[in-house]
Amino acid sequence: MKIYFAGSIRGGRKDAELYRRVISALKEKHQVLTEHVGDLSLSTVEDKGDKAIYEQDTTLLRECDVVVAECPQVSLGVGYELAYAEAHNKEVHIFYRPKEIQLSAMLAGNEGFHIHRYENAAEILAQVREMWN
Ligand code: 6K6
Repeated sequence: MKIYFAGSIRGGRKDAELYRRVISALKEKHQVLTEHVGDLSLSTVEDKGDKAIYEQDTTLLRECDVVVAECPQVSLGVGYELAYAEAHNKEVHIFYRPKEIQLSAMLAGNEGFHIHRYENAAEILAQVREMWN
């Protein structure tokens, strides 16, 4: 399966290491199209420019089989990607920590999205492996 992993970038990078670990778990059996989201060395002001990033990511979203979003922080980009995925009839899975954030009603209230709650890294990694491995 081709998986599009979405996670906050300009919205904040505090969970980038967790993204890297989730991407690595997904890669055990699948292709992850957006490994850069878990790349801790990349700058949030990217040289290649915003237009190129938009073109690349929307192309990958159209190409993927499933979208997996980790939502520890509010990110306009991730919200946009989820709406774009829905408009292109993609299967969408959203992971978040209810003890730390209140998920937007525009995501939590969308019955077309699969919403998963977790508390810590071990829990999300186990959920991801159980679902896709
Ligand atoms: C920096 C760190 C990793 O990659 C970069 C370069 N910038 C981006 N490269 C690729 N995709 C991006 C970049 N900035 C945002 N995105 C897309 O928007 C990703 O697919 C994320 O899921 C989402 C994050 O949006 P913001 O609003 O938090 O930036």
